[in-house]
Amino acid sequence: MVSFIHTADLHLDSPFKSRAKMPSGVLEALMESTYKSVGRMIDFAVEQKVDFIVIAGDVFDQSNRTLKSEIFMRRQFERLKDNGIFAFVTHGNHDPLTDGFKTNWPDNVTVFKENVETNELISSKGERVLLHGFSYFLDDSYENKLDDYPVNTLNDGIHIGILHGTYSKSTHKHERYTEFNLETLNEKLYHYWALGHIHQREQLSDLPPINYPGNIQGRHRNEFGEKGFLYVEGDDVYLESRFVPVHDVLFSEYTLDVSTLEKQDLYQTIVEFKHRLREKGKQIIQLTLYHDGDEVISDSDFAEVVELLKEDEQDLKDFVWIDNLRLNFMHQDQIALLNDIKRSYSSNDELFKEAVNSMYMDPKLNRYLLPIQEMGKEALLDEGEERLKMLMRK
Ligand SMILES: [Mn+2]
Repeated sequence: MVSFIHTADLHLDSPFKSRAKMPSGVLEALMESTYKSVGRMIDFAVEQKVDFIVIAGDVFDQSNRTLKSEIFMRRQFERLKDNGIFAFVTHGNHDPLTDGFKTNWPDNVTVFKENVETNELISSKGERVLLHGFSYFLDDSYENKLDDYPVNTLNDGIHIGILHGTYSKSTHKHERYTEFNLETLNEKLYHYWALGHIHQREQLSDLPPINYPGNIQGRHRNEFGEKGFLYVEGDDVYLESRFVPVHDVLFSEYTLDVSTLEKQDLYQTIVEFKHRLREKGKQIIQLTLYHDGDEVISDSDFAEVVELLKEDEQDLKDFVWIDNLRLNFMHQDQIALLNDIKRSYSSNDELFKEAVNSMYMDPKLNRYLLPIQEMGKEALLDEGEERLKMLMRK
């Protein structure tokens, strides 16, 4: 048996994006959140006595890298060293080798260089583990290095591929970051693929496991849901991976049906709703209210509700900060139609791709869009839904 942690995209010191001005308590919690998440991951590694951890790129955020994040990371690596745990690190497009990483990590840490290389370790139980990977040298890597990954022909140990890149179903070759398809990875006959770069957790294959762990802490509303790392355990027959959440601040989206728009009652309804969420710890939420009726609320009354809700969260340790509060007037037939449209786009890949392509091809539009790899399908569908709702209300 061998056990290890697979993580990626820590983006220490990444700036946090929010629509609304946050009170200092919330902002501070956010700034510390990634550190806390990483700290919890290292606690777990030590408690579980894993053999090693793999970081598949983007430990740092190139443009925002601070001394604090380097010192912090070194301390975490030292904690691993004190417990006989190794670390294997590749650099990604956000922390390429050219950026001159002068930090001296302790000697339990192996950093992959710009050419594909294999590093070995013997686990505490005596198994041989071979890790194959490379680091980005420049932030843009047009060169596909997958051909350089050796094929496991001898089956002489547990083979793990580390790759920072974008999964692609197509054979289109000119994407910005290292693209790969499953076929290429499968041909290497490895026991596990530790991927990085895409911030949404995803298992691309079960046998062998080919996993994106997602990032360890959400940074904005599009990185919602639980965040953490993968704990992997097994042998050369099967490696089982389990998600372990360690985020400190949870980004979430909610909808709430409200029966009244009378400002005092509306405020109270939202307060109670937040109260129910509070047990999940610190949260930043997008809240969409649905009102099915003829009642209206003036802009100034609504603004007052929003202001008071914000004030309530100023000094709370386990805050439920509403980053964006929307009010939608809906009728049942419209809701049914919307659900229909959304369902067909999410279940039909071709239809979805067609819609997204036309958006990204439009020069007037595409400069306002995030790079497509940073926008998950869910997030795009949600945006589309919002636009439709706006049109319906007119
Ligand atoms: Mn990346």
